[in-house]
Amino acid sequence: MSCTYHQQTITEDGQLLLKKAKTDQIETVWDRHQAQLPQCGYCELGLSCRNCVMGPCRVDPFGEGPQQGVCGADADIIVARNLCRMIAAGAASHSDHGRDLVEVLANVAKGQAPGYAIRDLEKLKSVAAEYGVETQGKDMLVIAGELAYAMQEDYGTRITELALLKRAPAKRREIWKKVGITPRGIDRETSETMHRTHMGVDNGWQSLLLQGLRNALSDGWGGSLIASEVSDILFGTPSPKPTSVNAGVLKKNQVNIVVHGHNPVVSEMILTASQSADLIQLAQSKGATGINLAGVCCTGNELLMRHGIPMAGNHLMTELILSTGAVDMMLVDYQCIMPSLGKTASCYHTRMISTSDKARFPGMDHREFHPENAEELAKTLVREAIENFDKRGKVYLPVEPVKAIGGFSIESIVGALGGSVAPLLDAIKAGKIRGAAGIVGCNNPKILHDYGHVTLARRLIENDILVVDTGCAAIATAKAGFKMPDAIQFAGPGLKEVCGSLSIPPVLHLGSCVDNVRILMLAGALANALNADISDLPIAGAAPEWYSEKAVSIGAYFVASGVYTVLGPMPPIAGSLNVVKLLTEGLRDVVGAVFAVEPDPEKSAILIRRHIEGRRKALGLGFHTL
Ligand code: BF8
Ligand code: SF4
Repeated sequence: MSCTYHQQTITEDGQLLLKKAKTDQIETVWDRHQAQLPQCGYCELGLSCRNCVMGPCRVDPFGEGPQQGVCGADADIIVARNLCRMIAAGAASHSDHGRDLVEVLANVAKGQAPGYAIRDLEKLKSVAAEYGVETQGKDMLVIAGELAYAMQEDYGTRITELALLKRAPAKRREIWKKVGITPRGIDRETSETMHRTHMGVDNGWQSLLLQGLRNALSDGWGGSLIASEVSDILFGTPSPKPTSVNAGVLKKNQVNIVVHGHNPVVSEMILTASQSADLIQLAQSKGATGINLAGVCCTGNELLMRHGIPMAGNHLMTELILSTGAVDMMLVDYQCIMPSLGKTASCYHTRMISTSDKARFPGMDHREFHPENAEELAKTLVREAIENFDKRGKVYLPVEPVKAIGGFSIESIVGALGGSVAPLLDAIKAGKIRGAAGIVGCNNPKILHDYGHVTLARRLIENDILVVDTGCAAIATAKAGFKMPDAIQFAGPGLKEVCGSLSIPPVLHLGSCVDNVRILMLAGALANALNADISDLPIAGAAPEWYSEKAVSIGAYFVASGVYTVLGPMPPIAGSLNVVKLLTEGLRDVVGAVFAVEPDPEKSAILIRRHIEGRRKALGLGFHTL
């Protein structure tokens, strides 16, 4: 193994492919990060503002230069406004992704989405009932149409409260009401955040931050939840299945197609096309043994969860996957797709295809997917990928894939427990499982790739804390081998016993980033079973390597839902001690949970264990003192 690159990534495939990229003179995200150093200190502290053209402005953190922008905004206001705009962008991204799925659902109902269908009728009916849609004796497509319409109402301003808030424990809804952060329309909250952060609107840093929480809740209990539920309705609710992960999932002798992005609307159609007999035959006629579909990032997680499709890598691996020279076509939709990818691919034979009307990239062919043309276009593109197979140069696939199990929806977890969360609660009460932690989020070139995720997961499971994970974190722990039942060898004795008896791994793959709502739903179900609030539970969240605005929204809705959340990288808030204090201490009295920031995963594991033991003590359960 190369050790030159061990300061960039802990993964073997990453280190070897970084070396290959260097040989091929491919520039990577790490090179570009290096070129940016030192990054702007004002921006890192959140003290710069360019919300209007009297600016841009900055506040001097040392108290010597200006302490206000041209408009008079001080450090607290500028930091709070900036953070709220990050939340708005993150909430908008998840929620707009959800909207695209609702539109496909509406098109399915009208018979205008060939190839798409209702795959989980039970879930369609149960979610429709939650929206007050009558289901008795009604045609499935009529229900789908009415549900899509009701969900579209959730995006707007005609309602005063999102429909799926009813899923939250009563005590939590009371808190939101008392604090005044019950989310109303999904788009309304994002729009209001943008309004309030305009020059001369909301200049109370506390009221701004509360709006930020409400905006984030409109994502967690609205946009992301709709995205997750409608994906299940259209493509099936996930259940555990075997898969494999890392760059080694690409195949030398097969046509390799990689899907990248977030929305399963495109990747599901590519999957169907890649399984069609005539296209497999065409691939064989070109000298390939078959068609190999793999994912990266969250759309990969969506396919992995529902179909066991292998996962080539997470965020920081996306350029390196191309440097294998083995990718015949990469298709992207939106979010987390580095605009560098077209340039990277141009050094190889890889065809790069952008597919969304709202996301264009340099160096990619734009072939737009819509519900009406998706089935046909997917076949055409798979055919084009096959035609590209014999244009390959030398291929470098230096590692063997790692096996993993993915696809733990709440439904499948409850199913495995015999129909209720009671056995899980019993194990928690008995102290066999001390508690649970959600590890979520991205990679970030500021942090040793995958080290945060893997180290934190290792420390938690060895201390009998069940880990559920999503997004790029979930791919990291899968590559580390934590998602096989035999990973219980790394778990503490109690967790080992419980997972062993259920034949499940100690780290459960709950899906993509919009699927963080599955963690919320599990927390809600546990709280309801205890007749408690989410903030009473021995649970925590962590985002050890986060980078994106979406992650800020996720962190904020976790905390606003009562989940103590530890961030790895520091968000750009350190320029205001008031904001830092509110987020890390003050919110405890407001929403019953706070943020912590700890870049060292060894230390964040201790913070999480301490929090979990503290909650156990408060619940009257056996606890350890740390
Ligand atoms: O939504 S974990 S790098 S791929 S933002 Fe992006 Fe972060 Fe990965 Fe998925 Ni989520
Ligand atoms: Fe400067 Fe105020 Fe304009 Fe921001 S809103 S750029 S602080 S004048």
